[in-house]
This record gives sequence, C-alpha cells and structure tokens, in this order.
Amino acid sequence: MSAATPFSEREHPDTLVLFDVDGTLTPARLQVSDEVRDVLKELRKKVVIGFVGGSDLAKQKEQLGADVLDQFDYAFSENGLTAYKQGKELASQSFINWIGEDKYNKLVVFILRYLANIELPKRRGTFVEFRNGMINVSPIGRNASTAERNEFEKFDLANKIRATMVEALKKEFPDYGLTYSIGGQISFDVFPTGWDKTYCLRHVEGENFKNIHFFGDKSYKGGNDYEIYEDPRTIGHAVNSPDDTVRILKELFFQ
Ligand code: M1P
Repeated sequence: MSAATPFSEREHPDTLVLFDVDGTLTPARLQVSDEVRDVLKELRKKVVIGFVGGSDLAKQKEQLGADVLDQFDYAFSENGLTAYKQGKELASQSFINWIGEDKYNKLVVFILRYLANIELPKRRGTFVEFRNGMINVSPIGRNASTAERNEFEKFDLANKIRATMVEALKKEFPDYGLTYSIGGQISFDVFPTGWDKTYCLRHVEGENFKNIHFFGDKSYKGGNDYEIYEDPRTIGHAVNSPDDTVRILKELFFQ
C-alpha cells in the first residue's frame, strides 16, 4: 500500500487508530521493532493510522524511522502542535506566540535559577529545549547519555526532583495557564493548558471518523496520555509495552 492510499480504500475508512510513541510503539527512547512496523503496515490496509507523541518530529524520526511521514496517515509531534496528514503539513500554533516574550523570559529565568540552586550528582547540557508547541525542561540536561538518563531517573524517583520543581513553578506562575507533564525519564514538558494530546483531535474533527482508538502506556492520572485516553471522543487502550499494543491490535483488527 502506498503512503498516499486514500482513506476510502481502507477496509474501515471511518476508523482512526492513534498511538503514543514511547512505551507504546517503541521501548522508551529506543527504536521501533520490525514486528511493530509490520503490524502497522498491515493495520493501515484496514484503518487510518497516526501517532501522537510529546517529542518533536526529529526524535520521532530517530525512533520510528526516517520515513515516518510515509508510514503513518497522521503524524502528530509535540501533541499535534506540529501535524502532518499524509505527508503534508497542517496549520500549527506556537508556544512563544501564545505566551509572549515577556512572560516567557520570566519563566525561563526562574527555571535556570532554580536549576542552578539544586543539588544534583551530574549536569550535562540543554536544560531548556525550546520547541514549537512547548518547552521541555531537564534538570540533568537533554545531552545526557542513555546510562546517565537511567541514573537520573533513579535519582529522581528517590528525590522527587521533577515533581518538586513542578510544584515550585505552579506556585510561582499561578496565572500563566500552563500544564506541566512528566512523560519521560529526565525531563518534563510545559505547555498551555489544553495543549495536551487531545490537541491533535482538532486536526481530525472534519474527517467524521466514527471510531477513534487511542493506545498509550501513560494513561493513568498524571501521565501524559491520560487526557486523550479519557476523552469521550476516543476509545482508550492502556498498554504496558509495544508487545501489549501488538497483542490488542491483533485481538481488535486481525481476528
Ligand atoms: O514522549 C515522552 C517524553 O519523551 C521525552 O522525555 P525524556 O527525554 O524525559 O525521556 C521528551 O521528548 C518529552 O518531551 C516527552 O514528553
């Protein structure tokens, strides 16, 4: 099936299946397996498929493949703030336009001061990553290696570095209308309230899908899949690994 096969040629053209990336299609931060790629290819003959991840498109290309825009009908990076339908970019919003330079400046100055004043065993680089639809804040820094990521994750679990910092930000900026989401190992995302993964659904509103399935591993309250998993517009599937995703897909679509 070519990347541009019209939706009307699918077995169930009115069904959309959306997937979180980390922990759902791939192990956290790692690459997709051949098995998952093959299942998605077969699934795409039956339904319309898309991914919705918190990371930016560059990271998703590393994890899902450089041809990710050909593999999926919808590609939603940064929760859908960057969006593609069958390889064509859809209109997107930006965090900086929404928040404004002045408030953004105050936020980043607070974050950098806060990070400079906490005790951490290791620091690397890129503590604030400026993205189109959000910022990503990492106490150890986004340049941490895989081993350093794993170390930080354990340290954070024991010392609540990220959770404490999020509380400090909420206290300092109560009127900013921001949501803080701890979705990965070493960082948290900061974005306008409402710009969680449900944001991507506005891109498919006009398509009249009858069923929108969503698969995610962080579907519990506080996880970054929670809002879209719970949303009345979706049929949520909580999974605990890519294998679990494949198992449920087989039950639902390949019997
Ligand atoms: O997709 C989940 C998260 O993955 C990364 O988190 P971390 O680097 O902390 O493991 C980030 O890209 C983050 O934005 C994203 O939500």
